[in-house]
Amino acid sequence: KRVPLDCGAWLLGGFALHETPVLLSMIREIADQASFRHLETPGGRRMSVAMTNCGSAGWVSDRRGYRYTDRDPLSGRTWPSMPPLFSALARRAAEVAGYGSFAPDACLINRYAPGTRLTLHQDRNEANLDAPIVSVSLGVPAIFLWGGQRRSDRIRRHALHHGDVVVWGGPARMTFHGVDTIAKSNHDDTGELRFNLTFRAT
Ligand code: MD5
Ligand code: FE
Repeated sequence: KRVPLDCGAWLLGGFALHETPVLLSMIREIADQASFRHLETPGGRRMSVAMTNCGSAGWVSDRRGYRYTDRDPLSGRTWPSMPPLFSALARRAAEVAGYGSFAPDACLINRYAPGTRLTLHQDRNEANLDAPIVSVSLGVPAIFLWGGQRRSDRIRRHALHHGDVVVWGGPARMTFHGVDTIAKSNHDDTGELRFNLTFRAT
């Protein structure tokens, strides 16, 4: 089912459901080459979400700021390449939501344990703001927080489940958003963890 969350934002419930086992095994392979790590914010705080990347560009944060790099700062090697299955899924989801010819070059992989959250923010490090962002949820559920174009706008909440895909584009692209503290629960395929794939065209 295709549910509009907001103008330009579509929830594709269960869109990736039949692919979740292969997505999870590919996340494991990627993490073998580029481990999950807790990045430092420019303000010096350790992020509670653990992250890694695949694709020709990867999102990183450190004392110098937020940016995309072509290499993993931990290893000095290029990020693991994006599996064709990942880019194909992102492209199909974008298409269903009305964004044709999406060609992501970066996939940020977020890992959430119980107690982890992602504070309200905008994704503004991409040069190409016309391209949508595609997000795939795996594992235990999360409450997604989404506000408006200003940080002070009212926050709405929406549960995201295993296999759900959200496409954020057009007027929704710069919406303030975050993930509420993950509750302790269990999923057959991921244990207590939630993973999120975030596809971007940088
Ligand atoms: C997550 N990750 O569940 C979310 C899903 C991130 C992040 O926010 O930056 O890694 S991506 C949700 C998103 C992306 C771009 C725009 C909007 C939401 N939005 O307009 O609300 O780990
Ligand atoms: Fe974000």
